[in-house]
Amino acid sequence: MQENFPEHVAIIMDGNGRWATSLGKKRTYGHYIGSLIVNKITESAAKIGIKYLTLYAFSTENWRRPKSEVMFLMALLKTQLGKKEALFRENDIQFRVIGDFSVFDDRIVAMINGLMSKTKNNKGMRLTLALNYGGKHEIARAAKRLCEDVKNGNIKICDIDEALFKNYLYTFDMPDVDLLIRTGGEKRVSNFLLWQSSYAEFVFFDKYWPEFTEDDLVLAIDEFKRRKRRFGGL
Ligand code: V0D
Repeated sequence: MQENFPEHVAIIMDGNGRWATSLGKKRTYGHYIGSLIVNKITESAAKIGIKYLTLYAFSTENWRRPKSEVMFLMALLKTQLGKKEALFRENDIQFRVIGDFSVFDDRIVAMINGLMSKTKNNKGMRLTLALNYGGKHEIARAAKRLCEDVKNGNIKICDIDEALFKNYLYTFDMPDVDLLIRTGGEKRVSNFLLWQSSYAEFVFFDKYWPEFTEDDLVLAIDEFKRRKRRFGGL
């Protein structure tokens, strides 16, 4: 494996609604085209040799959008889950979800569990979808679960450190984020992978997610390598 190559790439796929609006189309059209880009970039990332790709698909804040848009996103999630088996098999992709997906309808929960189980022995890239995910919520949930283990006597308070705390996060078995990409012009983390991005390099794109290409992914990785080389040279 190449040195200074990002093992874990995370993406905030922002700007789908704004992209569609700028073309005089409905916001939901942007989400649909965005989902096609997800397929393309997932395949590219696997081919490029990224080991972990984590995508912010639905945040805990997204529930505040108009009901019709939320319903469209749920329908999109369902159709996407139903179409992914071949893509994951052909590219040896292991599928995971982080976030509280138990609140979605039973059919969606069953499809997520089915896909995770069917792909659990795949050895290529791990694709993690953040669904109903919030970074602060994840950390509070971890604290709660850790407290249960203290109460049960499984853990002593004096044994708590960063390495132990990590075991209670959704991402317990994943490396920290190396490269965090955000499209759509905003330069914020927006409650995504707060713990895991503490040393991540951030690369921002003004272009909207539906305009993002494999070349842009390569560009971001090149920028990551450049920054690491500069850092190593000091
Ligand atoms: C909407 C931009 C693919 C972000 C991309 C609601 C907002 C398009 C998936 C997906 C969404 C991929 C693999 C899979 C299941 C779903 C997806 C959502 C939103 C969740 F196994 N695009 N996409 N899921 N958008």
